[in-house]
Amino acid sequence: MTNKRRKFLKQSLVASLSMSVGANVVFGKYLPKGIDLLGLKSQLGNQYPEKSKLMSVLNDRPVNMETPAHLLNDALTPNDLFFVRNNGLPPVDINVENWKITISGESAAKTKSYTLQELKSNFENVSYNITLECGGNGRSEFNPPAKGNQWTTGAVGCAKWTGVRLKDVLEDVGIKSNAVYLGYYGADIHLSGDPDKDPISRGVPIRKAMENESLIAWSMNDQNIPVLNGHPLRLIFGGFPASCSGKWLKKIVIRNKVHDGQKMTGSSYRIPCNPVAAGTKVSDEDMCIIEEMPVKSLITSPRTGATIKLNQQLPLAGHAWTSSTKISKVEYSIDFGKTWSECTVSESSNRFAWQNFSAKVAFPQVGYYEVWAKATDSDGNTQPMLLPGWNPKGYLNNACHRIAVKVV
Ligand SMILES: Nc1nc2c(c(=O)[nH]1)N[C@H]1C(S)=C(S)[C@@H](COP(=O)(O)O)O[C@H]1N2
Ligand SMILES: [Mo]
Repeated sequence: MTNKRRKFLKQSLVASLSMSVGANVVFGKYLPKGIDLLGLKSQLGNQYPEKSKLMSVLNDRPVNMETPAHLLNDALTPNDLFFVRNNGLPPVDINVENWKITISGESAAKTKSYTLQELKSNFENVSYNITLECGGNGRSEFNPPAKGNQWTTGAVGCAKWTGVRLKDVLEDVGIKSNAVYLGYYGADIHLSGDPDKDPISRGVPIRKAMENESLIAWSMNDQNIPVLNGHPLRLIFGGFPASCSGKWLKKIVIRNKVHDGQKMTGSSYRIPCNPVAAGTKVSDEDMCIIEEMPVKSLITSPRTGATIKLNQQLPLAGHAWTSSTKISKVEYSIDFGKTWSECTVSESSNRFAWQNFSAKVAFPQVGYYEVWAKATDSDGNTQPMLLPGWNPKGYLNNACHRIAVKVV
């Protein structure tokens, strides 16, 4: 290629870059090869009108997207920034007026159905701020790597959920004394298109179903739940893997044994009952269902890579959550965990709501630092600094979150 031709190509590339971001890319000719404009990414974004274009899409069939840590800074996660974890294809043509759920199962006193309107008018309406976290959040860190969506830190969010208490509805149906477990079925479609296959059908032990904060919800942050998050009706269980919180809820079964629906067995949402060395093959009978999720925290401000002047204090902020009663302490370290300082932590609005932490961090000299955050809950559980126990599917990574900071 001649130099002239190369120059022409470069110029037309800059022109098309400028077109795509809607402004002249002033130093476009210096853009190194292989680097995309950040502005381009946010302009094109994803194809999901309900979701911010800044979400990071891991997969589009089924749809899976996580929220970059610095976009989770709000006290309550806005609907367009709430992560999406689908196992199948969301239902189309959702008819809210005719939406019904049916409760049945071996341990249900009878089979009973409710329209959405009946749920709203027959039972007390309640709201709770509840954190949902996918059991696989943080999977990308495990080694040997685990198959599945390579979630980094963003398969978590905390929203205000409004609905009815699941226990009020279950009691209205009648629960037999031999009830052990609850299972859900949603209206989503298996990737194969086979109507006889469920993308997922999980559930929780009865004791969890009967907690005050366990909901059948129709509203998220006082708006309709986005279709991708389960509109018009979903289950909400704080403190358990979010996979228990069935979306597009159609049916609940009260079981006289542990629910055996899709993704309740094998290595799905199960971990070795006893710790194993990384890479170990674990037999089915040595795997246990994940119930309570471990204590965890996330730094949401500043964004990793922040630069600060030596004479300034860095405002640090984030959230911490637990399946026990509440977070009692959040600490940060700037010396790779050698020493820790306490953050200010907000009160919990209710169980399973995440709590906000903040601190002003001073640095002793210019250079590269990492800020690590570590939460401790009211049961004294705390986060490991490095990866916790390896497991075949890479669940429950609650290692301390880290950000890089440069002091100049
Ligand atoms: N019907 C149905 N419910 C579902 C799922 C699904 O694919 N179908 N995914 C589950 C999983 S694995 C997670 S982590 C949460 C994610 O909820 P969100 O997409 O609203 O963040 O929904 C759970 N409920
Ligand atoms: Mo999940």
